[in-house]
Amino acid sequence: MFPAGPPSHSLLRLPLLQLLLLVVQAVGRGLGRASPAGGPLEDVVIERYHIPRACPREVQMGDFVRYHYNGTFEDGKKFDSRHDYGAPQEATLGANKVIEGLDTGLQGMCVGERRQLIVPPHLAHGESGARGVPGSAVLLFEVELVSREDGLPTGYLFVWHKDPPANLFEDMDLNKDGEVPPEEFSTFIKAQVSEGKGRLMPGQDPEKTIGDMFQNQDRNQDGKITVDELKLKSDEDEERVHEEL
Ligand SMILES: [Ca+2]
Ligand SMILES: [Ca+2]
Repeated sequence: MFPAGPPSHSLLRLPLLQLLLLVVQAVGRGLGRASPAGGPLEDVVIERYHIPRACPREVQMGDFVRYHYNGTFEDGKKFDSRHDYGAPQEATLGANKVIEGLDTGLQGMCVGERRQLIVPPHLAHGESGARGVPGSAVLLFEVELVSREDGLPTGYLFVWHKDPPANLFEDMDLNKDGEVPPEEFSTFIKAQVSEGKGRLMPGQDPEKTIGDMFQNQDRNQDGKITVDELKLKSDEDEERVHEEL
């Protein structure tokens, strides 16, 4: 497995004041709209319109999904619609790419399913709102799930389905000259994918992902990977643990 670029720590860099504000927003949840039970709307309310007969796997956290949506306010006024844009929205659930209400509300969906989500402000854009969304707005989404793929663990660009090849470097070094340039690396990874042995991170151009993987492995940035440079991410993580011990 190969590491991604440096991880984002944006949440960790939030100043304390902003963190406190987030906590305050979370406490002041469910403004405006009542839940079906009559209390404030705490969670996303889901109404399933159409459930396909066949549903081999439901969406879960970490999955990469494509979906169409129409977004309206409670008065029916439209604020956003993916149908208007042609291509579906893409997101990895739980990767901080969409509002929390969608991360939650898309879970359990089948491909081809249509559902309505009613999202309280604290799971959408909060008291402050966002562009085109006033503060404390309850949002309604009509969603249709177009596709679902397994995501990769955070920080990974590629994973093998089973164990990686025993002689990984030798396999990559196609002309056996002791060096792996980008062309050999790319050919090798694409072959692993096409033979069903591994898969790349979904939702990104494979050429870019393979390029990023190469950069990660070419540790001295001289345009080729040597046997000493090549390391699996799982081994790296293990070494790091040993260093810490
Ligand atoms: Ca070579
Ligand atoms: Ca190198």
